[in-house]
Amino acid sequence: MEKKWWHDKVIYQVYPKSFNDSNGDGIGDLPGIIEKLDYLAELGIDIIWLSPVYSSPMEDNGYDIADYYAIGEQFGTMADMDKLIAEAKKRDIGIMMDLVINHSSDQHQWFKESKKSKDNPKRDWYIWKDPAENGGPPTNWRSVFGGSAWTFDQQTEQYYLHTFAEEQPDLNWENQELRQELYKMVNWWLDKGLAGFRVDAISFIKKGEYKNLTPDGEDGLAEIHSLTANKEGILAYLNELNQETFSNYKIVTVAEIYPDKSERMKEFVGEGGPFDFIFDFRHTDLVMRPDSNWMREKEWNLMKLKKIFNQIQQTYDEDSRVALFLENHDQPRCLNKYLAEENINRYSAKMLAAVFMLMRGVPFIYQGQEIGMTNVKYESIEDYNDAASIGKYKMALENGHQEDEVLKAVWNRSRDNSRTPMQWDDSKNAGFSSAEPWLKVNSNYKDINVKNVLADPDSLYYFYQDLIRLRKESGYSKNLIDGKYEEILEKNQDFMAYLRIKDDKKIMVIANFRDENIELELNYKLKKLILSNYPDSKERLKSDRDKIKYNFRPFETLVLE
Ligand code: TEU
Ligand code: CA
Repeated sequence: MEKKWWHDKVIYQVYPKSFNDSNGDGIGDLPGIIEKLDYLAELGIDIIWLSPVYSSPMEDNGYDIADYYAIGEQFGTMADMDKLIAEAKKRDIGIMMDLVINHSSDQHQWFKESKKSKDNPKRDWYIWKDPAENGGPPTNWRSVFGGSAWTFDQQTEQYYLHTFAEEQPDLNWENQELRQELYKMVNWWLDKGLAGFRVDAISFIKKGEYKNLTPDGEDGLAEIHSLTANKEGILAYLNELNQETFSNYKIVTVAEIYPDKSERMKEFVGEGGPFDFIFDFRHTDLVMRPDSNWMREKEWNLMKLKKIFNQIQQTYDEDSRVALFLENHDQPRCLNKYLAEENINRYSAKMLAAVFMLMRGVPFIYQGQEIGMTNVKYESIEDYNDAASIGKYKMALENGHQEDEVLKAVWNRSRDNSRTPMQWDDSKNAGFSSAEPWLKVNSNYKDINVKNVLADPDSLYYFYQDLIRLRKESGYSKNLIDGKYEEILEKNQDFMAYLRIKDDKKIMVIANFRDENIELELNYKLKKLILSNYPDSKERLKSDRDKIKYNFRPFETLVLE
C-alpha cells in the first residue's frame, strides 16, 4: 500500500455537548467549538472528530438521530456547521463527523412510519418480529445498555430490535431501499467537504440467527455483542457502503469494529477493505469488564497490557494503520483506568501519553485528556446522565445489589467520567458555561484546567504538543509514522518498551510503570535523548560505548535514538 495522506495525522475528539457553551444554556454547541479552534490548532492536531450534532431527542446524547439532514437545535444551525468546517479549514483542520447508521432515534420519521402498521412501506426498514411462543421477546438478547434488546409495540403486537436503548431501534440493512437512502445521506454530507467519518457501532448492522442462547448473566439474558458483531455477510454491506460513498471522495474513515478474531480485522481495513482503519478495543477491554459483569473490578497488570498492545500492533502489518487511543466518550479517563489513584501525577500522565502516541497508528486525543482530566464521583445516581450507567444501575438493584456497591461500580465505569464539562479555567462552571451545565463539572476544575496548563511550560499539554511535533515535524517522523514496531523487554515486569525502526535508524520508547526508582541496563548504543518526562534526564543519562545504564525514577519515560 502506498503512503496515504492521513498516515501522519493526529485526531482530536470533541464531545460537543461538553466542550464549550457559547450562549449560556448550559450545553456545549458549534459556535463554542469555533471559539476554541485556535486552542486546538495550537496543540497541533489535524482533524476533529465531532461526536454527533444531528437533530436528536438526546436519549443517548446524539447517538439517537431523528434527522440526519439537520443540526440539533441545542448545538446550533446548519449555517454554524458550515462555518465550523470553513473556519477549521482556515487553520488546516479537517472535520470528521460521526456516522450513526446501525440505528436511528425512535423519533425519526422513518421509525414513526414503520411503527404505524405491519404493511407500512417503511415497516421493513426496522427489525420487527413476532413474540416468542410465551408472548415474551423473540430472543433472550441483552441490549448493550442493559435489559432486553426487544421492545413490544402494543398497536401492531410485534417486537422491534434495539442493540442499544429502546429509543434507538436498529435499522434493517437487509432492506435495499433503506441502504440506498443512507448512502444518499452520506454523500450529501461528504459533498460539504468533510475530512471523513468515524463510523459508529457498525459491527452490528448484520444480525445473526434469531435464536436464544445460553444466558451469561444474572438477568437470564445473553450478551448481544457476541451474537451480532461482525456476522457473516457484513462485508457485503460494508463494501457496498464504501463503493457508493467513501471511495468517491478524498476522505478518511475509521470504524468502531469489535474484533472477534484478529485475523478477520484485516478484511475490514486497508487495500480493498471498506474502511481506512479501525478502533481495536482489546486494550480497553482488558481493563473494563463486559456488560454482563460490569460491576466486578477487573484484574489486569502491566504484563497483560504490554502483550495486548503488542498484539494490536502486530495485527496491522507495516502498511496498514490502527487508531491509537486511551480515551473516548464511552471510556473512563485513562489516568484512572491505567494508574492507581495515588499515582496520578504529571510524570505518570506524560508516561501514558508518550507510550500510546508513539506507536504505529493514528493517535486520537479525547477532549480534556491533554490537560489531565480525571474521573468524577457523583454522590447520587440522580447526578448521572449516561443511559448505560442508569440502565445498568437499575438492573443491578433489581438483581439485589446494595445501592452503595452499585454506585461504586458506576464511579469506575460510567461513561459520564469522560463527559463532564471541559475545564477551561478556575472560574464558575470551569469556564465551560455561564449557566449551570447539563452535567456537573468535576470538582477538581480549580487545579486541572486549560488556563493552568497553558501557563505552565512543563505541563501535560505542552508534552502532548511535543509528542505531536515529534511525530510530524522532526527528523524522527519517518520512524514514528512508518517505522516498524518491535516490542522489547517483553519479560520485564516494570517497564514497557518498544522500538520504532526505519532503515538503519532506531528509536526506543521506554517507560517505568512503577512508582519507584529502578536501575536498568540496556544493550544498546545511545545516540541521543530525544524526549523525557523529567527535566534533567539528559544530565543523568550516561552511556558506555554500547551499553545504557540508567536509574529510572518513578514513571520516568525516555525516547531515545
Ligand atoms: O458505542 C458502541 C458500543 O457498543 C460501546 O462502546 C458502548 O457504548 C459501551 O459498551 C456502553 O457501555 C457507540 C458510541 O460510541 C456510543 O456512545 C453510543 O452510545 C453507541 O454506539 C450507540 O450509538
Ligand atoms: Ca449552548
